[in-house]
Amino acid sequence: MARTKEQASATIDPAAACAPEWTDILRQMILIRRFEEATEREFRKGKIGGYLHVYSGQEAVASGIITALQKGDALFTGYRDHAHAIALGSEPRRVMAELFGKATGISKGKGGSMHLFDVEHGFYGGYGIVGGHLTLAAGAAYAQRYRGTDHITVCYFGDGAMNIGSFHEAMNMAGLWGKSGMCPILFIIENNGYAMGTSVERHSALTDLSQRVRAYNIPTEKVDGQDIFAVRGVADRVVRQIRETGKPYCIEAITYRFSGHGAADILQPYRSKDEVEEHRHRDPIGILRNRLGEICGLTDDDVKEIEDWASKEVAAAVQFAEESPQPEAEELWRDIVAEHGPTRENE
Ligand SMILES: Cc1ncc(C[n+]2csc(CCOP(=O)(O)OP(=O)(O)O)c2C)c(N)n1
Ligand SMILES: [Mg+2]
Repeated sequence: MARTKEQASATIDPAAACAPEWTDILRQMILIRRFEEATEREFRKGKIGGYLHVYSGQEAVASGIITALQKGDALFTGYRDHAHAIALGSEPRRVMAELFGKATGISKGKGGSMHLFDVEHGFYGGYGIVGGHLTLAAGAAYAQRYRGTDHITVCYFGDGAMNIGSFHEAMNMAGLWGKSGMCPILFIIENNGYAMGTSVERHSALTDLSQRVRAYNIPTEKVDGQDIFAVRGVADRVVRQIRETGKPYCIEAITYRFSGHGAADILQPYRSKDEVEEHRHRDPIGILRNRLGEICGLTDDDVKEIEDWASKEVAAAVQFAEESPQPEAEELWRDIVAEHGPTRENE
């Protein structure tokens, strides 16, 4: 997918780029990549059941936005959600344990890869129904203002999610509530070019996806989702604006996933190896690493130290998941139906 002229270019001042925060962000992105590689290995070994969708290639979109947020902000996303949880501060070992279906997992082993949930860190899921979470996020943003807080909600979704009815319902309500400053929400379109095996050109009548959001009176901006400086630059500005005004905003991040749609998407007949290879030249981790090398003197040894640290963290997470207990059988009935609804006892 070609980059368009409309996309913002790097907007972080080179001097600011050498702040230690940027090495921490590189650390976070490398950790997420190593984590995802490990999940693919563990899935093949049969340790992870159900579905598995990894985020490799899109890291700058999670890290660039999430590092601009404050405690108390809320985040919703779809099923490609491991990176968001880790960037928000969930412990990698508890995320891995969730994928293994273990009791120590962040959803007590009952959610799996697609249903991570960690309210303590502002993570409101993790949803498997494509686009279903957009309405929940719009409602959460309304509640934040209704309760008089200055928190904001961030709602990530894929290009494919824009074709479900709830996308239109959520956008309309956000646009409407936003008129009176009652919907502080940042929508992020993670436009990775495909919905499973269907390209944007084949699934959307309008390929300028932002235009579809503007139809609901919500301003939009495209950004190069592989360049974390660009993503974070836009995020800093619009997060502040949303917090101040209570009005919704949408960022369309142009990005690319390096792995298949899900763990079962092995042959990937809908795209060529050359296309994937071409995008690998714009690896968001490589872009940040090179930039920090050029501007701030980050060395290969520094990067190796980070990579070794990340590999160890992930190995420890896998070991923790492996050694954790299965949920108790009674857990099958806990947190599943509302307390006030019918219980097994009175059925
Ligand atoms: C309502 C609904 N319809 C269909 C599916 C099957 N499905 C799972 S992922 C997916 C594609 C979504 O693509 P996109 O929103 O672009 O996200 P990406 O996988 O690219 O991150 C589909 C159609 C589903 N989970 N839910
Ligand atoms: Mg997509």
